[in-house]
Amino acid sequence: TNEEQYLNLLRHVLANGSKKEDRTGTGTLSVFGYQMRFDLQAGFPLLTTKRVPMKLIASELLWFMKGDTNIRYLLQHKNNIWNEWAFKKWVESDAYDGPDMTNFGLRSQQDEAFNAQYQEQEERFVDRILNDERFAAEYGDLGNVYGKQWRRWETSQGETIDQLKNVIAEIKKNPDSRRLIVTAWSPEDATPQRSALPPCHTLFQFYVADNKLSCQLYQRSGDIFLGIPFNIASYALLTHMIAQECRLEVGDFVHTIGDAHIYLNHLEQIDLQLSREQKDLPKLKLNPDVASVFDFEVGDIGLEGYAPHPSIKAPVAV
Ligand code: UFP
Repeated sequence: TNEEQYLNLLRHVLANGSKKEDRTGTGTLSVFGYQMRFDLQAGFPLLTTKRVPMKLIASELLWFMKGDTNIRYLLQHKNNIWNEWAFKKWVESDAYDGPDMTNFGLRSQQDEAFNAQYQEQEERFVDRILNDERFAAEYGDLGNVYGKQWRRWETSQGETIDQLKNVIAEIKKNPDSRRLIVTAWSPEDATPQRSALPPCHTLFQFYVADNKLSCQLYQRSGDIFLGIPFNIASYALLTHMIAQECRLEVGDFVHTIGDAHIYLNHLEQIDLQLSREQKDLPKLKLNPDVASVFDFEVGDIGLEGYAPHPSIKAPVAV
């Protein structure tokens, strides 16, 4: 089944992963190069062995698709998943004059007094982004992240390229093309100065056969417990939306991962998840009246029959 693909990845890395240090200092079990294939006709690939918050996936994807790179839109949709990255830029800026937040990701997990300080600073930050437009413009923007790369790629000639719009036009006009690609990876942008987080979803490609639209993602780095379940659902949703506009059925989502890793502080959570019985996958319900992918709003995206096991909390490595 679709979910089995993911559970097998967990089992594979637990059994075969190498101990590998990483940027965040957490430590991982890791394999290099792994591929999963989800048949989108067989149900929407949202995990049932733990609850995965579809609302957050939908608002994040719509944020990318709008070409927005400012976390303000996400916060207005009660979506906090990119906060740490903007917060990091804020506390490293000259304008920040609160308590020292160096290495806040790891320290907040190890030091309770620090964690209280950190929570307070982050709450204040979020408040200001929501209520102070000028502050939001300056400190809510993550720079060159997906929204920019998909919709407003800057060329050396000073022009911008709308990769997402172009690829959808090309799917309609020339579905047999082998060049249906959107890339987020720019060697110029992959520096800490220019983007908070160099794109994990490096490149994706579409493919049409038998009147079905498939999508393959190359993800350079994947946090298997926390990130990957989101990433699978997000690209599956994108494929459904584009298929609707192009009047195609959905085919497969092929997920190829470079460094596929389990953080060492997620092991207990994974044991719990693997002990659970899978349930039936939900069905995705898109508002059929939306003709262009750029017109979707959160309310146009629904799920039918999602009755998962409870969510499982785990610390995010920043
Ligand atoms: N990560 C994901 N999926 C995402 C995303 C991040 O798994 O969509 F944005 C994880 C992968 C890795 C970390 O654990 O975030 C990024 O760190 P690095 O840049 O060092 O690979």
